[in-house]
Amino acid sequence: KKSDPKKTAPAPDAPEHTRTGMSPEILKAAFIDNLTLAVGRPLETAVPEDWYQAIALSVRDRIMQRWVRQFEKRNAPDVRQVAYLSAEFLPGPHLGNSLLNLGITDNAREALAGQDLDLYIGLEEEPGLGNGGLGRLAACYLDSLATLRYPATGYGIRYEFGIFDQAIKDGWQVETTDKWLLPGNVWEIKRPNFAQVVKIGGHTETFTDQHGAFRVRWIPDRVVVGVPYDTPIVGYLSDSCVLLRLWSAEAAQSFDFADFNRGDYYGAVEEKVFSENISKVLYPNDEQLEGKRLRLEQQYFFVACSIKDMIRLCLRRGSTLERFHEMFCVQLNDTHPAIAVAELMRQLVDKYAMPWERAWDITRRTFSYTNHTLLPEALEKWPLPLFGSVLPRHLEIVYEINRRFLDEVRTRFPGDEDKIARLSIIDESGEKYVRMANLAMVGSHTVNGVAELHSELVKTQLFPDFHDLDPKRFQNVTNGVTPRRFLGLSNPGLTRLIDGCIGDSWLSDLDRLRELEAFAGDAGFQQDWMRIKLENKSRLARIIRDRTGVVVDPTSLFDIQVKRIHEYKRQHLNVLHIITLYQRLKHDPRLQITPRTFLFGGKAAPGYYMAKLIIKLINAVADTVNQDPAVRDLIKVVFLPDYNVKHAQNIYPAADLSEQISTAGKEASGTGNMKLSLNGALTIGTLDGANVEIREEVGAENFFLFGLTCEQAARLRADGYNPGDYCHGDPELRGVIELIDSGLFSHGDRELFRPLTAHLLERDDYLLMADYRPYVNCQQQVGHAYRDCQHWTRMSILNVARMGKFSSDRAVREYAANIWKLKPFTPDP
Ligand code: GL2
Repeated sequence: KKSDPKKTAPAPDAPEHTRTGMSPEILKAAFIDNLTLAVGRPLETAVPEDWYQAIALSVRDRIMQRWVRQFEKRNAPDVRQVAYLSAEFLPGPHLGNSLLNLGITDNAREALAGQDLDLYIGLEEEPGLGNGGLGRLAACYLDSLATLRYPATGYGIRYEFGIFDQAIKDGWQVETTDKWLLPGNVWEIKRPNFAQVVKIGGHTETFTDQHGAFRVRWIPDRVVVGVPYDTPIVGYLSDSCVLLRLWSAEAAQSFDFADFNRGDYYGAVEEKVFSENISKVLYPNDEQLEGKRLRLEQQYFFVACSIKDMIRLCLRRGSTLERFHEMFCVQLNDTHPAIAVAELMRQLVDKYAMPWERAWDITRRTFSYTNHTLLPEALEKWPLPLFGSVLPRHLEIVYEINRRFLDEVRTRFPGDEDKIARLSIIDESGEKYVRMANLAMVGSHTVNGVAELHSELVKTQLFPDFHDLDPKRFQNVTNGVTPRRFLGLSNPGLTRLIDGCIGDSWLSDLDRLRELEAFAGDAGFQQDWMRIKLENKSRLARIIRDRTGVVVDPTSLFDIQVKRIHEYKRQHLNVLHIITLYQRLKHDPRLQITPRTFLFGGKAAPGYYMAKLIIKLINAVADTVNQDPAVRDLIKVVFLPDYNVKHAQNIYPAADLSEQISTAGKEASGTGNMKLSLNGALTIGTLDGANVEIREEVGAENFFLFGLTCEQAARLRADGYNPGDYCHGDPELRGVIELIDSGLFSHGDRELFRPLTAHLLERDDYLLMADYRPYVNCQQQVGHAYRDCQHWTRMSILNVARMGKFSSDRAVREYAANIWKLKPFTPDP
């Protein structure tokens, strides 16, 4: 293949160091050098895993060059940095994306003359250090921060085991540990010299220092060491990198010789095992708090390491801590790192003897907080005794922050004790809790929601009292996704078509996709567009066949719902529609409907019974429907196991229809909705999260809207919602529920799905019964629309053309300008 000079290498006028070392010849030499010197394999016996390592190391070398060259700039005294604190990062495999961002994919292919680069890229295990959207968002933001040349560090936890691997056995989800580090991780660099010691448990003591000042000292039960592992993330066609710094827990002393000499070998390593537990495994709950001691220890562990690391950097750069907030702004990705507020106070007051007021001012100027959910079950709160036993000093600090804060509130709202109780960081309504959202609110200068609707609800429903107190603190930053990974890398066919049409600058300037509008009605362009979609669908069809054995027709409508399994996301509403079609086909053997492939993917939290039952239901319906000759192959249902970033990259490009059907008011934003639309899928969705803005951008006529609005949902609930009425008033819906209850999908077992159907008929917290008929009718419109190929393709093109707003570049620029007050590096002359 001949490489396209425009895309394979930086322009001839690019800075010298971005041009060197990138030609096919030099890359080839680098691959072979690394194969020999780092992997230690002779060319003749190298297996694909060896080649993957050698290529990855060569790519990392080139990223490190950029990282080192930036060193001085990054550490200049006037440079302000953002620290993105997140308990989750879900970057996806690095190799393919790094090649793309360096602009050397084609050169690497050429260097490998005849070998299969894609095979090697496919061998990489992905770091599954997140649950879903929140962790993936953090990764998209790192890509944009690097691309836009902002000085930034992502701080998190190097979980030894990431999100579990999902298999499906007999229709049920089965979890296995994700041993992502087993083959080694060439992207990270261990930095033992920057290790930090973290205290846990114990008690506090007071003392008077040499100046006669009253001070507090924390005597811990135990200490662990946090060792950072750095992964540099390179920007797209830029000479800039950001760092992902993940902390791994190690024992302070991995071997106790005293115990050993006493003959207690196991006792000697106990401490090691205990300490390393902290970064052992990611909690697999998505939007559900897990009130476990270890989880609090994890949160504190990475936050304490990160704050200390920033203090170290601040001091090393010759600054005093008085200027900490000028050197660092810290974004709290949800409340998981909110303990940072108390930790920075502890450092400044206890360790550096700063007066409380001064320390508090610095703290408030440092932090900002992103809220990612309105679900009450996701709002973190820690039982007071637990919190106090893990973090005794922080509890005192939280009390003091709270006392001062509530005194202020009292002067503004005298006598309003209810308001004070709601604003308090301590929940005292029953058993006492520390409310992490309140701590994050009080300790931050800005709080933002992640889509316009969500940000409104944050003000009016979640924190109305805080909003009364200080409305200026509330902002919105609608989420975005990186077009590099989710279009450039995942959908090379469409990328080439767009490049050929409007040039290739759109990957770093997504608004330029607008220029595609002019081609939306062009017959030739439409043909190409449809051809590429069909190719992508055929590829996915092969993957489906290989992984599940189900044969699907690539020309059928690919109707896709991929995301975590959660009742509020309503995968089971989708299933009710499938059963509706099934029932119609059974009743009328000659019925013509648009052939569809329903594809599901997503993990359920291992302890979330209903979500697991929904997976079982999907698979049970799939088994029945896919086998039944009466269906005449008009519908196929597939559950693709182990949905992760890697699989997502194969799925988005093949989607015709994107299911975004959460109950209005429940999905904060969604980001899969953006990735699917960016790949030319049309959305069927409710007015929830970022769907609202997607519809605004692409035009109502190019979006399939149904369902209750958030206000209507609230009113319905307030007026006394009775789901049974909807079911009994709609014979088709009743038939669907009866079919599930009949045992047809469960080998005659009438009880298996009863918890699900009973919940729908009796409580239906997520209003499926109310939204069923509008959804089914809307799906009928989708089916009709799909038959008009030209019109559908036009809508698909317009969806892509109008997705510019949803680039993570736009979102990161907004954070930088409105919240962080951060400037990018200026490019090298
Ligand atoms: C989430 C929201 O549910 C989701 O709507 C949003 O797009 C992402 C990113 O802002 O955050 N909140 C959350 O806890 N998870 C999410 O995906 N896991």
